Amino acid sequence: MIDTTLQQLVKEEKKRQKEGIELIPSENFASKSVRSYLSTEFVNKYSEGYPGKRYYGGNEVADKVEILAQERAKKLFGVPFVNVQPYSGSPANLAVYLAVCKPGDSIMGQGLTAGGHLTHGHNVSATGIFYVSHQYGVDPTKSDLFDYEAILKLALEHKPKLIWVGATAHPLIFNYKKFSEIAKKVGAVLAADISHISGLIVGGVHPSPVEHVHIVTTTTHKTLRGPRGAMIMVTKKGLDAYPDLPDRINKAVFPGLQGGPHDNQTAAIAAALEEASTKQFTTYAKQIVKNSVALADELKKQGMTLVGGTSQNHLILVDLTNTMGAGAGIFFQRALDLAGLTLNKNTVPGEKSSPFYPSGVRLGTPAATSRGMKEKDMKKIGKFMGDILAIIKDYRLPTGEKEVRLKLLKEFNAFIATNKGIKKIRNEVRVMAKRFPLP
Ligand code: DSN
Repeated sequence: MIDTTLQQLVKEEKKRQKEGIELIPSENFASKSVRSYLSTEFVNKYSEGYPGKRYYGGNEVADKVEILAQERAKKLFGVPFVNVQPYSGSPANLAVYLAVCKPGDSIMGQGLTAGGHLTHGHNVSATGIFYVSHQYGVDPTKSDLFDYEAILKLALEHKPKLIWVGATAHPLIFNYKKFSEIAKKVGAVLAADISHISGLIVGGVHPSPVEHVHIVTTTTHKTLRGPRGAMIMVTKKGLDAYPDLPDRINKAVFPGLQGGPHDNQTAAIAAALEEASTKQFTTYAKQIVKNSVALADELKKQGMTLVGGTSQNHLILVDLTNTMGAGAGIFFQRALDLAGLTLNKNTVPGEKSSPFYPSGVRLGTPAATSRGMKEKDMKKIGKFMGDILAIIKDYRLPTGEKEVRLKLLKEFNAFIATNKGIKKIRNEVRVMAKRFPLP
């Protein structure tokens, strides 16, 4: 049966991806080969359990696939244990809590508005509901944004069972050693969430946490350029300190949180891990960072304020508080979207507005780099962004009544929809994007 409705939607999404430039730092383009494994016969199989210990029959081939993914991950990241079954990053992180903590235990993670992830203990997440979460922030006066003395003080006060290091909106390199010293002082399990940067780590352009932490989690679809999915690893340090950790993690993933693993996803993860072990991938990872630095430099030239002052990885966080006021992220995101430049509004350290109306935008270079864009293309994107900011710069988000805010946003939508400058940039972005085929 040909589902014309669905086929049309796929066509539309392909066109959107092709004619725009993807700057959301957590998105990427998986290779055709990786995507092909998602639609193999493994879609049809149920495999609750682990290789050699399944609940259903017919798993002899699925076992080989899962073992292949495990072996490739262990080699690539240099760890003795991995679970490749988590459906995605949030369930992977929740499995870590289930393996390490009891409900009500104290945990610590980087706050959401400071760049951390919901699953690092935010109060709307299960991780902040079932566990007592104490969040640390960032300090813009510190060279790497972290006030380690303040984090240690918080840890000494609350004695967390689990500490997270890692983020979704952090433009600088992490000093895992410093976090490990804090975790050691309070006897906490230290987990690094490297979802955003795992491709940079295996590509050798960001330090690895493996030597310093007990557990590492990562999604597989961001800089690692695999299918959607996630992995939980136990390091040698983790195994030495807690020999039963692999078993606890396996039990937390299944049967603790999940049912059957998605074998097609596991196959695609195995394929992505093989790609990530090549020289070409190392070159790719290097180019992501070069592009991010080039884009950050251009955005600064265009008068934008960057959290951390630069980018040392794949990601840039623009703080609009001093240029367009608190809550301005929505204006910039919408105007850029209309021009074919996709990024996301994002909270900034010291956020004066809210996560729904944050004061910044977050962007990054993994996807554009996968299409073959280089530094000079980043300069062009930065210039487009500067021109668009100049067009919308007088808008301010009204505080107070919701109706007033919605009315203003409606007016803004009408303004950007008819603005000639934005239309012109949209055409230029389309022409530029078409020069770089989708992988
Ligand atoms: N949605 C992911 C990101 O954009 O960073 C995190 O879950």
